[in-house]
Amino acid sequence: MSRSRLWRGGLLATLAGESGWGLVEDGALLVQDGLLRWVGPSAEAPPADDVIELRGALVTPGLVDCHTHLVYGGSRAHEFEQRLHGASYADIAKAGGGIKSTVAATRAASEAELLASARKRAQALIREGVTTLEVKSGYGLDAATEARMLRVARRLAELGVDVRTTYLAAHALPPEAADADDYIAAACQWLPELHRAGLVDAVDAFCEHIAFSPTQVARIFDAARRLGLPIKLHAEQLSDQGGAELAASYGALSCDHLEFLSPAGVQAMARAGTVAVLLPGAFYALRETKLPPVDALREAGVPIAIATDHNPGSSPTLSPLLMLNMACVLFRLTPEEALRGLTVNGARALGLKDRGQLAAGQRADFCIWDSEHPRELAACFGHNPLTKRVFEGKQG
Ligand code: DI6
Ligand code: FE
Repeated sequence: MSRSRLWRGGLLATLAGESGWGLVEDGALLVQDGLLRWVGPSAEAPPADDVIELRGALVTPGLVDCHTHLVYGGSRAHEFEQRLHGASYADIAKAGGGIKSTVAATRAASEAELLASARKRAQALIREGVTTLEVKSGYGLDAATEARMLRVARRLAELGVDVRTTYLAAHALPPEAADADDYIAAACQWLPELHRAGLVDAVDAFCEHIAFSPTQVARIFDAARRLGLPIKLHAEQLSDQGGAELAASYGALSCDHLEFLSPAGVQAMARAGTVAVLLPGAFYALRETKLPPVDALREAGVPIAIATDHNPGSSPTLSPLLMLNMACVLFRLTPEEALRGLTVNGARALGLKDRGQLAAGQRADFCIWDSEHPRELAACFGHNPLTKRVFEGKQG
C-alpha cells in the first residue's frame, strides 16, 4: 500500500446521489493507491501519512470529456469563413469539404505528426481539469489510417489522462468508395483486428442524411455486438433518422447530439438506460436553432451528459468549461446538471462507474478550483480557475 494522503478543509461538490451538488463544507478526501478511500467532514477524517490543507478551495470530480474527435490532420478554419458567408455545414460536406477534407489531411499525416497535434489539444483539455477523455477515429476511413488514429489516441494517456477509444469508421463515405453498403461491409471487417490489438473500447457511427442510414448503421452495430463491444451513436443532429431508437434497441451507452430527437426516441433511450450526450459547441458553431428536447429527457429520466465534441469542423473548441456555460445558456441546463453532465454522466456515457463523483471507492481523479461555489464554474466563461488537478491520486 502506498502512503495515504488527506486533503482537508475544502468545499467539496461530491455530486453524490442522483441529484444535488452534494456539498460538504470544510470537507476532506483520503487518497491511497489512486483511489478515494474516505470522503466527509474534515472533523471526522481518519488519520493519514500526509495532510494537505485546501484552505476553503472548491473540489469537484475530475472532468470527463466523453465525446471528442481529437486526433486529425489539417485545419478547417476556412470553412468557418464559408459558413459566415452563408454556406451550411451540409452544403460544405456535399461539396467535398467537411469530414472528407479532414480525411485527406489525416491520411497524409504521419503517426508522429498526428500525435504532436493531438497532444497539444489534449493538454488544453487537461489544463481545464479533464481526467478522462474519449477519442474517436473516423478521419481515416481505411484500415491503416483508422488504426493509426486509434494508436495515437491511446498514446495520449502518456499525458496523465485516462483515454477511451471509439471506432467511428462509419463517419463518412471515403472518396474511393463507390458504394456505401460495400464500404460499411469493409468497415465491419476491419473491426475485429483493431479490437484484438486492444485499440477499441466502443463503436460509434454517424446516422444522418449526409452520412449513413439506420440500416447501414445496424450492420456496424451487429459487428460490434459480435465482439461484445458497447455502442454509441451520432444521432438526430441535423434531422430525425430514428437513430436513437435503433441505438437504444442495441442497449447503446449513449446517443449524442439529439437536436432532432423525437418523443419516441426519448422513450426508447429511457427504457434502455442510454445517456443523452448534448454537444453545445457544435450547436453554437453551426448556429443551429433547433434545441435538443431537454425537458422531455428530464421528464423521462434520461441521464444527460455534455462534452466538447472537439473536431476541426463543427466544434473546434478545447474548453470543457465553456461547454458548462453554453449548456446552461443555450440548452437551459442548470449549472448542477451541466457539471453532472461533464463528470458522472459523462462517465456513464462511457460505461464507467468508478469515476465522476467524490465518494469512497471512486478513482482519485479530482480538481481543485479557485471558486467559492460550483455554480461559478458554469456562470463564468473565458476564465479558467483550476489551481490543481489530481489524477489517480497524483498532482499534475
Ligand atoms: N458530428 C460531429 O459533430 C462530428 N462528426 C459528426 O458526425 C463533426 C465532424 C467534422 O465536421 O469533422
Ligand atoms: Fe462528434
